[in-house]
Amino acid sequence: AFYDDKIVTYANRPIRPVTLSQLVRFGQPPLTKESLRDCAQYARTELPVRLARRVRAFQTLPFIVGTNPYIKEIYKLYYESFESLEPYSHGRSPNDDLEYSEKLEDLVDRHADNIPTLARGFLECKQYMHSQDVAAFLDDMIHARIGIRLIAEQMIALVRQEQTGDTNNNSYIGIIDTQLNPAKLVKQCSDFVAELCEFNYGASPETIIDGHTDATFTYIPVHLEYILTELLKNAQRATIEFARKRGDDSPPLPPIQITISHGQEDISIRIRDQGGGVAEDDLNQVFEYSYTTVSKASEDEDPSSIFTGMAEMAMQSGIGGPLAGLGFGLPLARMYARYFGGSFTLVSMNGYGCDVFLKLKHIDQSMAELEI
Ligand code: W6P
Repeated sequence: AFYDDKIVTYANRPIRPVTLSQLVRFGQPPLTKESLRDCAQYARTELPVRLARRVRAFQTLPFIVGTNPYIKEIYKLYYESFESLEPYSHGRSPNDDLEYSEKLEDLVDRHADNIPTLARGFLECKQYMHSQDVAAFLDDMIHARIGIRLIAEQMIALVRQEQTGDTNNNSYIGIIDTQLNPAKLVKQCSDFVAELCEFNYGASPETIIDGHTDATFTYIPVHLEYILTELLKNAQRATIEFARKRGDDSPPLPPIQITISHGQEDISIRIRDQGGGVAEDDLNQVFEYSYTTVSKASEDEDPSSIFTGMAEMAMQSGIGGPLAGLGFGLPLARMYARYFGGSFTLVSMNGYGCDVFLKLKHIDQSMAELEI
């Protein structure tokens, strides 16, 4: 079609990685129509390039995989999104940032369920692709998706802030919080996960939060919230199941201990559980996409082998998001952690429990999105 050549042209342009500090600087209050225009300029030129590259990635899949209805659906979604945003990237493009922002809201909405849909597609295409190739495609796709949504959602939030004049007495710049208190967010997430546990198991371990509980830093709360919720689900679930397996689930369960440190370069969060640890042979599996659980989730899942059981129960109870039960939880959490140069390490003390070390960089130039 007419846009095929354009897609090649745009896809061949380099990505311009964005840093958290750039996003903060661009969105600095007071936010005016003029400063908003500069932010919009970046989104307008960058999003078509990133969308075109996604389209190209689909085109490299084996032909038969590209004919799968689920995969074709997402391919078309990216193709159409490119077509709809490309006209805004020219000098003579409509200069109305409100209209552009509405386009972006539509894009964010329409792409909301991409990952579960792709998971279903690849599940049906297992026989045509090696699992490493599927994993590499998903890594690349999900990583790119985080960046595209970051740029779009930042733009949407800034336009909203400019419209409502809601820029003062507020630590937010778009979707970025410049005074995010990790201890507070940990508390919020662990209360939520405890409710999930109470619902599914009728019990939940206590949470102890210590260390630098007053620390604050600049980060994207929804990213950290996703990471913490995923880690806490695993930690609490392991704690409960390990206690039951030993036939010792009389309260109190051993607590989850979360320690926060505010270092020179990093904010570190250690999540320590006494859930028995992960056997050496299962350690690698923890970070694999177990998208195969989509269909067999409710049938023959072995709760001790794959760390998705809680998410599945959450899904059945209507609490979980669209990703619940897909077995994408931990690989995604790690990808979010690494996205701005952070790291995520799981250490198992077999027979006792796990430590997860989450390290996130303070704001500086090194926080550029990383190519993977
Ligand atoms: C476990 C397995 C796991 C994965 C991620 C985070 C914490 C834990 N605890 O036993």
